[in-house]
Amino acid sequence: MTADIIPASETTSELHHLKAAARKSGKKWLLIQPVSNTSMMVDSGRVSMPLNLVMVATLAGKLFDVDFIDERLGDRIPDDFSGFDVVALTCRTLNARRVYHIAESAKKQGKTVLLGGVHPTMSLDEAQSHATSVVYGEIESVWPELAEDVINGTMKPVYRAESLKPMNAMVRPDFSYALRSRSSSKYSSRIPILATKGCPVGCNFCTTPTIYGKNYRFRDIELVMEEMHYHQSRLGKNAVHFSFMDDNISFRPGYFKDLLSHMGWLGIRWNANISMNFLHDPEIARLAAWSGCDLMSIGFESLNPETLKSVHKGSNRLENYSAIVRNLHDQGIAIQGYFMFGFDNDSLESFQMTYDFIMENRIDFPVFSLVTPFPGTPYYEEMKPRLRHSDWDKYDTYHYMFEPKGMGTEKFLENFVKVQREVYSGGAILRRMKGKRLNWVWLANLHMNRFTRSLKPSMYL
Ligand code: B12
Ligand code: SF4
Repeated sequence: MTADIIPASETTSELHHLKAAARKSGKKWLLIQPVSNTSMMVDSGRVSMPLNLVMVATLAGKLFDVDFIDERLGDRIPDDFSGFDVVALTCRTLNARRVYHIAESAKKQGKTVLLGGVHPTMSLDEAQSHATSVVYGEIESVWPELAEDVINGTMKPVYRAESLKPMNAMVRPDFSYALRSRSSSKYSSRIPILATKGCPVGCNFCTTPTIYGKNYRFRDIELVMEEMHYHQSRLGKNAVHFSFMDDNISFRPGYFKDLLSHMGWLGIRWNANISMNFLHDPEIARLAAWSGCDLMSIGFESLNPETLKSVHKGSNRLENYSAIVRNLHDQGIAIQGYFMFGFDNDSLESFQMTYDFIMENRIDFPVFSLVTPFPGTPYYEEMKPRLRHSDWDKYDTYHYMFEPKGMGTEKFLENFVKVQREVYSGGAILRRMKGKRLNWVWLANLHMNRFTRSLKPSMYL
């Protein structure tokens, strides 16, 4: 189903009558961000504030009493949920097993258990079997109905909006819930923020087109500015660092340029995920640098045109790759480049081509992952018969999912380790990074040098 968008006028007034009823019900919520069980580095270091659960807290907190636990910070999840009526968890595939374990325990204690996030959305039946209710997609679009049912104790198995709310109707996230933790200093200092939602590019391995269809929504730029100003005054400084959580912030170049032109006056720094449709336009790179961008994360994915075609990544044109990198580097913007391996077309040559591209274009921070068919995506359906397992703990993009047609397992993994070691060898780091600003990207490279030396093919199994 592709959801339509409903007008903002219908979205705010309906909440008023709920307030009194919620207060009367006295119901208390516990919101949980569980850690993942994966053995790789996914939840290590400074983790980002979970904007998704913060959004849930912001809405629920306007009506109910809310406690917030982020297990990734070391916060302990209680064994006894008797102080709460609703236990709500956010879930991605890589922490689904942990989520279900906690959900089962809360359910046994008679609590209303609510699951939301990408994995429950894409695996509704599975998630439903561990919960009272599952929310399909964003909570904002089902909120008044969900709140009313919690108050009345009339929960439905699934909450799924027929229409998506416009982003302008969304409340500003209230980070105070996440910041209450005694360990909140372990959060990254970058403030997560959203300007747009959705991505119509339609890659077959990505969950976004499946959940939100071809919709691309964006907030009025004044609202994004207002949120940025709010954080500047909350933190008492202009130089706040924002991290955009958008799926593809540059999909509409007109909107994106306008956003950059406004941000440039704030004195902030920012980074974002970006697809490369329009990045070959040097004007975008110039504006991005002027507006405070210090890092762009780009999914180059593959240097093989057949692979790009097979995953429907129409935004990636190989002939533009080098121009995009040059434009960004000319403006002093570092590039976190994502490269995926494990496609059927991969061969020894693919590893060599990727290595050459990274070295010739001096990609600052290359990230290598293994192609992972996530449940619910068209790619998952296609690959299901060939998947080695459905151990969700290993769906972290760092585990081997199936044998590519072009190479045997042993050879493939040996080369996957080799390309990472080579790109992060001392000499290669110097060649890629020489003359560039001494900052955290250098540190990340040094860390990756140590990490890649410890890699073994068996770690990916
Ligand atoms: C920004 C981003 C990141 C950032 C920040 C992640 C973070 N801490 O939030 C970084 C770069 C760190 C990152 C890392 C990773 N990411 Co990422 N990331 C995203 C991206 C583009 C946006 C996430 C986001 O914050 N959106 C904005 C928020 C507001 O929306 P939301 O998360 O959808 O939440 C809404 C609803 O889901 C719902 N909801 C969510 N939780 C709950 C809970 C309850 C109780 C309720 C009722 C509702 C509800 O309401 C929320 C508010 O609207 C998504 C794509 C996407 N659209 O989901 C991929 C995505 C989540 N990432 C993905 C992956 C694979 C990863 C990594 C494993 C990659 C890697 N190997 O490092 C890691 C895992 C990190 C981790 N521990 O979870 C996959 C996950 C697939 C899956 N099935 O689990 C996604 C879906 C992309 C894809 N391939 O399709 N990621
Ligand atoms: S460009 Fe990125 S966000 Fe858009 S569909 Fe492809 S992988 Fe998903």
